[in-house]
Amino acid sequence: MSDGRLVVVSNRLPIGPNPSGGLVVALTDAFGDEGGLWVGTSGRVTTEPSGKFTHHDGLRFERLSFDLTLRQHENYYLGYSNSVLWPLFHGRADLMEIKSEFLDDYLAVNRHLAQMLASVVQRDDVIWVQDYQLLALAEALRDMGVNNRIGFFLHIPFPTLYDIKALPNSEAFISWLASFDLIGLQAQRDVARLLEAFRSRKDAEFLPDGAIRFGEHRVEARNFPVGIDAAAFAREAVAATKARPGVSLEPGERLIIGVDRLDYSKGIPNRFKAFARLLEKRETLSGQVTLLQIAPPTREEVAAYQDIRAELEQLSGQINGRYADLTWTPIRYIHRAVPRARLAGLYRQAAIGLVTPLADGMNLVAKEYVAAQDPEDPGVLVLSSFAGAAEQMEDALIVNPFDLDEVADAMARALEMPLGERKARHGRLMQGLLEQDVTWWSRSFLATLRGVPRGLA
Ligand code: ADQ
Repeated sequence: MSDGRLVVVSNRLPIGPNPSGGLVVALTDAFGDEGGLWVGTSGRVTTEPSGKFTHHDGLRFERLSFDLTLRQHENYYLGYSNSVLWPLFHGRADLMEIKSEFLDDYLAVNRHLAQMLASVVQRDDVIWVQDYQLLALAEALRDMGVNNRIGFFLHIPFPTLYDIKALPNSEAFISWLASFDLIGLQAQRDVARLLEAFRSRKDAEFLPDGAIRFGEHRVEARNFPVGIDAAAFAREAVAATKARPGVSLEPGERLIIGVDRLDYSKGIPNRFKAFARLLEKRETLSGQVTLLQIAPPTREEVAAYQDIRAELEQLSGQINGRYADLTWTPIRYIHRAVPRARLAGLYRQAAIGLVTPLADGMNLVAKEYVAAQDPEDPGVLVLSSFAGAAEQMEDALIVNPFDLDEVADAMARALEMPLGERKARHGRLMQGLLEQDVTWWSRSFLATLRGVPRGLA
């Protein structure tokens, strides 16, 4: 088993002297003392394609970035990645926009990156590719003769066989996957779907060790649920609560919190409607409970994201118009990002963490909400069964986000839940978060990748 240098490749390179975020922390740890390389786009859009990487100093590992042209940004990133793969992998084939230039530039960017990478990769390096923007990278690297171990982690759900058929290039998609040695997925349901996709191909063979032979390739798939730094987040929540007061509430009033990037996959309209259903069913809750929804905009150039924004503004206006009075606004809807430290305090203040995606790879907000709770008086997580996190977080109140009554009833149950039950559920959830945290995630993926056989013997 080789222990070569780690090369991480992601769409976006974390740039700046102190980049933050869960993935950066996890991978900084994974690079260890030996260092390694992290490669990704710079976030700059230029007129000429980058011919070579730009170096960024300052961290224990080396960072190399490249620029996208405006056309590549539109076709590779906004186009194929976020108007084809993202909606399709989240079960929204109806939102796909298929254009041949999207796929052409997706392949061109993956190939161009492979070419630049091939010139910096050393013989024993282990390459770990992140997420759906780079699905075609291993195939391009193999074409260039790169024979290193290459792993892939998909942060979003793996599509059903039925949805894969809606891809403009469903045949090629399977051979992109087969060019990796190891595919990491968030949940068991994703592994099952991937195996089904290969099973549908007559040219795929299932080997006795569970791996798949496809052409001259051998690939393995396993789930590695991504975690958070739960201990650090819990400390941050305590500090945040000491540092500043939370949201101002009337005496006896309780807070429900939703935090998401503004994305149609997160089920925010259903959440608002379920909250309205709660107010309708339980008139005594009038003035007693407020939904704080924080949803900063993303990918605003894509039409479907403009639509969801308009829908939510209208819906929150309608619900507030119907139920608000002089001292109470039922939905407080904040359309911008909140600093992490502040967020941790808001989670802790909330009696319910309401996480209702219609499809989600994992959902880290569910984990952050639990980690931020006061163990002596914890809030309750209401979690969609369609979030990958539901497989690990059985002690949440698991709901079908399409069933508004079920979500409303779960909120009512959470508001009434006795302290003993809240503590018991929270204790078990927190133990899971500490055991399978983000360091566990990156270490187990890398240990597996370093151990898989390279190619067919
Ligand atoms: P996302 O779709 O971005 O991630 P999620 O897992 O919930 O979804 O992570 C969001 C992160 O952004 C969280 O750390 C959250 O705190 C932060 N965030 C969200 N809204 C915020 C706000 N208003 N202000 C500040 N911070 C905010 C993708 C997949 C997920 C998968 C992750 C990691 O879609 O399913 O869990 O990658 O693999």
